[in-house]
This record gives sequence, C-alpha cells and structure tokens, in this order.
Amino acid sequence: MLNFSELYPCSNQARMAQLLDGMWKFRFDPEEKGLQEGWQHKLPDPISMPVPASFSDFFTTKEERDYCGDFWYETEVFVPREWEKQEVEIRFGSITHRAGVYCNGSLTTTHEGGFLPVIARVTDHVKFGEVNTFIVKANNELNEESLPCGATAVLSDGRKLARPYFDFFNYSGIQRSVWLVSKPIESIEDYSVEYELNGEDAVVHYEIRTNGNHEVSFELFDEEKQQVAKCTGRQGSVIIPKAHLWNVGKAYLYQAVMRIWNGETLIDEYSSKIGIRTVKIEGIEIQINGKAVYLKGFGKHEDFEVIGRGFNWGVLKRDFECMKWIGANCFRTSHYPYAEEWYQFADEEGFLIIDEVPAVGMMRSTRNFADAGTGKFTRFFETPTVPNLLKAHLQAVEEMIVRDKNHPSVIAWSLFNEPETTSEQSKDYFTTVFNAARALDPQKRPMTGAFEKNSQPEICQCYQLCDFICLNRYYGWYIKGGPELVDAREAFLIEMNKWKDKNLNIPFVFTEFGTDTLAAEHKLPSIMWSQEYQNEYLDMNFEIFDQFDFIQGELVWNFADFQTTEGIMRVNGNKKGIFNRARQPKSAAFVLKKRWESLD
Ligand code: GCB
Repeated sequence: MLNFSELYPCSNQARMAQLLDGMWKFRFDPEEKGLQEGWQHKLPDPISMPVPASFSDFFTTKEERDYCGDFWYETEVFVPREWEKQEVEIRFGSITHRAGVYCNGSLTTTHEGGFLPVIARVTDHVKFGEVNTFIVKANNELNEESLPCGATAVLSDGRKLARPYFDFFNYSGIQRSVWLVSKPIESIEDYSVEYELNGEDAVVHYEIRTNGNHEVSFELFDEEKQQVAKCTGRQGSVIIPKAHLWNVGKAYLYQAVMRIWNGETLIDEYSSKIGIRTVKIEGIEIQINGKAVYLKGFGKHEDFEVIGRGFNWGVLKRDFECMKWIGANCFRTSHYPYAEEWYQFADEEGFLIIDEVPAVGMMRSTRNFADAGTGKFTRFFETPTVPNLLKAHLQAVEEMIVRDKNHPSVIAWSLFNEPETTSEQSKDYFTTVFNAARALDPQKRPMTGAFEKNSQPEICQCYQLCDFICLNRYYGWYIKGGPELVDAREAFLIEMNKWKDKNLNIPFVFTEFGTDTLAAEHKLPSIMWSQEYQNEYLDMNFEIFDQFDFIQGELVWNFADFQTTEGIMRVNGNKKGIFNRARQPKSAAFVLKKRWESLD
C-alpha cells in the first residue's frame, strides 16, 4: 500500500491548498556536481523557468533543448504560522522522470517515474511564519529499468542524449501543477466508491481510509446541492433512489463529502465529485450502465507548442471542444497517465478514458523506430534488468489506479503499449502485472493493453490476460502503404479473420491506426503524406472495422500532430494528427465527424 495520500488537493474548513505555479529558478547540472556543491540549499546562478512546463522548447540552443541528465528547480514559499499544528506537504503533479525534493536543504522524498504525483511530507522541515526554500533535483535519463523504456547515449563531446524506445519527444521538467498543502495530522488518506444499479435506484458502496481512529461520516449531495445520502463509518453503502446516472456525453456528478469527527468537533474534511455508473464487458460489448457503447476517439499526447508536455487549461479546453465537435466520446491517455485535470474535465464532459500506465518502449527492435524491419529482434523480457523494470511497472500501476480509481470517466486500465508479447517471459511478466492491477481496483474495471503487429493471434502469449483486446495496426501505412493499399486491406482482413476464428467472444478496440499527413499537402490522385491519402486510408480501415461485430471501438492515432525525437522517420514530429499541432482540423477531421455522428 502507498505510504502517502494521492488525493487531489482541496481547500475547506480543515485543509488549505496553495498553488505554487509560476516562475521558478532552474539550472542544468551536466557534471552532476550539484549535491556536492550544496545546490540543495540554494541554486547558484539560476535562470528562470516556468512551472508547469517542459523546459525544452523555451530554449534556442540544441544543447539546452535536448538536455539529458540532472537538472534543478527552486522556489521560495511563505508558510503561515497558522499551519503549525497541521501536516504540511508539497505535491507535484509529476516530475519527469525522477526526483528528490529538498525542503530548506533536507531531502524529504525521492520518486521514480515521471507521470504520477510526487508527494513530500515536509512538516518537520518547514519554518512556520517564514519563507521556506523548496528545491528539486530531477533527472530525465532513460534506461531499461524504469518506465518509459529507453537508453541514454553519450556523444563525443561528453553530452548525454536520450534515446527513447518510443517516438514522442522526451519532454521533461516539472510539467504539472505544484501545491503546498496543509491538512490535519489525523486525516483522510484515501477513499473509493463502487456502484450497483437496482432499477431506478443506485447503491453506492464507499470505503474511507484515515490514519486515525475517530468516527467518519460520508455524505452525498446532488447537483442542486441537496443532500441525498448520509452515513457514518469507514465503509458502508447508501441507497440513492431515482439516481441520476453518469452517462456518456451526459455527465451527472454528485459531491461526496467525507469528514472525521471527534464528537461534535470536525477533525478533517475532504470532498470530491463522483459519477454513478457501471462498466462491464458483456460478451462482445463494452457496457456503460448496462448499455453497449462504441468507442470513438483518439490516442492523445500531452503535447503543445512552447510548453511541451506542460499542463495548460487552455489546451485542455480546446482539445475537448475539438473532440466534442468531431463526435468523439473517448480517448486513451497514450502513453502515460495524464495530469489529473484531464480526468476531472472528462468527468464533467461525460468522456470515456482508457487510462494507460507509462509502460511503453518494451521492445528493443522498435528503438527510435530506426531498427524496425532490420531483423534486429531481441527478446525484451530476458535481460537481467527485468526484475527492476517490473518493480517500477508495478509501482506505476498502483499509483495510477490509486490516483484515478474514483473518476467515472476512467472505464478501463491499459497496462502496456506495444511490448514484445510472444515469449514465455513476456507472459510471466504481464501475468504478474495484470494480477497486481486486478487486486487494486475496487470497481473491477476491465484491464487491457495495446498490442502491435508482431502480437499476431497465433503467437501472442498475452492477449489472454485482457478483458478486451486493443490493437494498434497500420495496414496501409507501415505495412503496404500508398499504391499497395489494396494489398494492405487483404493483409488486414486475413489478420482479423484469424482473430475471428479464435471465437474469443470479447470486444476488440482499435487503439491506433493512422497515417502521417502534412496539413498543407494535397495530391490528386493521392500519395502517402497527402490529406487525400489519409482519407482513403481511413475509409479502408472503416470498411474493415464494420465487417466484424466484435470491433467495438476506434481510437485513431493521433488526435493532433506531436513532437518526436529527431530522425529519418519523422518530419519535425509525428504528423498522424487529425488536427495539426495548433489544433486546426486536417481534412480527415471532416471524414471522422461524418462517420462518428452517423454512428450515434
Ligand atoms: C505506434 C506507437 C505510437 C507511435 C505510432 C506511430 O505504434 O504506439 O507511440 O507514435 O505507432 O505513429 O508510429
């Protein structure tokens, strides 16, 4: 069990949360001399750096943009004297990829993994009624023992360079919001809810974890702020007559208010929005509230000009507007859990999320997309580093499920993207991951993973672990593209018939299919990279999807063009976006809009 609370910060009569976003101080540390020189107390000659944001795209030199190694952040915060009898925490939405957090010079926590919260208890280190210094020592190197997987090269001039085994740019930094939190010493650490539907009524089962013994209450309020249920005890069930269900595109959110009491005196309070809905796989259907839903939408990235992977409410708003306009109802958080605000907004908008752990790059032969096709195939799960990788994977799965389990928008967990899945070792590895994940989700949501083309039905050893199967397929792009589209269609059909012959009686969702398309390129007749080709490719894919009843969703790759590592496979980024990087539609957006609106 996690030894800290992942709960999103909130302010109320028992707690205070202060946002620390803004301009921080920053320094690269290529010689790794910071600790020895005492940078944990004060950064010498720092530059300024916005938080939250990736550092890379602010710079005008390649050395800085592509920086790989240690780097430091610093900020100063006044901590009020009134917080003296409280627990104080600093909470980073994420720090990519690993970090140590110092408060007034003392190390308060370390964290591995760049896409989930870093939470440091600093109560014993802060000076109340004074200005305090918070310093972060971070590192963005990639290896095969942590997620996502990659390597770190050293260039002839001594600089380190990230060599991801994936295509998205290795954006790094404090990329999500930072909060200073004060909460009672005895506090609510976690809660979970699960639902049962009974005709028009709903039963809400809840469980609250605190770090003390005092009595706990649980209340629910509807959107008119009317109390609809009240209960005491750490766990229990409440019945909501004529419950408003949270539905796809029609969200309804109740406010859950949890309190710890000492008699009449309030000790702690935490409140959060919840949505009553069920998720179930029933034969070939994905059911929300007992009704089949066909998933329409995207694989996305957290990616935008200038701020890189930095969280920004404006980008989030535009992305949701574009997704609603086009008729989408779902996205996969490829290839890592996103900032929590994405899930909060999806809860509000009635969007469905397949939440993905940062397990990407687990196939050496696709390293930097350059080795692909050269026959350099090594089994990934046979190396001595695998036990450490598994530890990191299990930790990320636990942190993700604990963090996101109460969001109604989250309908499934994706536990990997495109690993090697054909060896006995891969089967053992992922059996451990799936078993661990299944024990963690009180709502027992479906578990899945995204399989690439080598995971063919006759040799894949891991699809059996999934409640529904996600396929990433590029017939007509990486396989038999352009003039060979007709053969791509044949090859695609052959594969899909093999899956059909397995009679698995579970849903399949396409979590990737797409073509690189330059927003300004037109060609008649079409040619690969032109807008016309993207449309023809999509039409071919849709024609195949519509032939198989077990295909229950299509999440096109990608929502928008995004930045990648430089290389011969990408023209300043991955251009498979349906929208360009500025979030303006390519012509394929209109093709998708027409189809998705007609599928309603
Ligand atoms: C994939 C990967 C994704 C890439 C995509 C592509 O299979 O999962 O991260 O961006 O292909 O465009 O090649």
